[in-house]
Amino acid sequence: MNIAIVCYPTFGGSGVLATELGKALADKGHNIHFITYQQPVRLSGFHANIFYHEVRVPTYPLFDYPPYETALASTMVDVIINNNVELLHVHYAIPHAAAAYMAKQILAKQGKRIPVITTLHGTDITLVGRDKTYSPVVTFSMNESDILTAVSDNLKEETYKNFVIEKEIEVIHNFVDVKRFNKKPVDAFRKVVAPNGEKIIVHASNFRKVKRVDDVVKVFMKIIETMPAKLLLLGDGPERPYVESICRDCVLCDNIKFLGKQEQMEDILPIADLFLLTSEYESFGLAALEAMAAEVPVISTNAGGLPEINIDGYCGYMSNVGDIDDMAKNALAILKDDATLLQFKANALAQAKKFDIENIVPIYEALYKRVI
Ligand code: GMT
Repeated sequence: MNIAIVCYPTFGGSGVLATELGKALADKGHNIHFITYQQPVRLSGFHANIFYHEVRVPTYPLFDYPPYETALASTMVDVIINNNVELLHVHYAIPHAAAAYMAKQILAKQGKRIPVITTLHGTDITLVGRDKTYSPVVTFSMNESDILTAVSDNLKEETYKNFVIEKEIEVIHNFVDVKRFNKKPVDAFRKVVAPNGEKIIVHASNFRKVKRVDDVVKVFMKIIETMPAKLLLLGDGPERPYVESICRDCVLCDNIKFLGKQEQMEDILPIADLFLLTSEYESFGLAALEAMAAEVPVISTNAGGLPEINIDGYCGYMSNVGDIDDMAKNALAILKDDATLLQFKANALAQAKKFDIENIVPIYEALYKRVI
């Protein structure tokens, strides 16, 4: 099949998922055309079946706001016509679903039918899309998509709750390439981070408010009252300066390291003993799933779709949002002895395997065939 995929190219989960999906489909022989404003971060190296089309947004002194959506829709039309694209799959509703609708109408006038699949990822529904500045367009363009998918049952429910949706939303859970993440930890790297055998705790996110990264630091501070540990904070975003400032005020701040944006998560995660995700909301929590694939148990909140991937007392624990004491207690329950930690690690891997790329990508492929 010839498929066009539209996504955000940045470190967010929707862009990661869309890129990994495109790569997996290309491996299966499909031609994948990525349409984004920058090379997606997870798209590196040459692949004969992958084509990257950059959306250029010409500016003009009149524009305070360059019309990205218009440029995107025009690029979609151009790529679809010139590459015989059979299907347009957009990830994250805003503004991709609206641009897809526009492209579909333009192509229809030229006698070309192009089915559109919109995959909802989270904040496009729960945070940004609900805003009344956007919601009429988001609602309309979701209803005009041929197929709507959501990455969790929770996100499907949230979408029905917050928008008037006239069609069935299909749930296709996110996935992880377990083989890629399940690597042996590099001992030398572990020693650099934790020279005295301290436990290594990791958090990764885009440091937005919804992630409550300050809670990660608070939980960590409670853990090190009982056992020596190191905290690695991966990623970057608007809350990072604030989180850095509260870390500087902590007595044991030397135990916390900010590593910034990292492309090779599969090299870092395997050295971790625990992954912390303290979010106010996660439609799914792809970062937690990648940690589990690297055999890392997860301490998370029970918000949104997290209970669909984390199993309390098996591969991690879940607490109410903001319950720092409970999260610290649960972390210590996992880290207290090697036997318990090893059991949780094994369970984390077993749980991640349920969401392995090999199980989920064929579901997208079957959907594509049906729609085309
Ligand atoms: O987490 C973010 O803020 C980024 C956002 C995105 O769209 O890039 O992530 C959302 O989509 C991911 C992939 O489907 C999910 O794993 C995340 O849970 C979801 N984030 C939220 O719902 C806050």
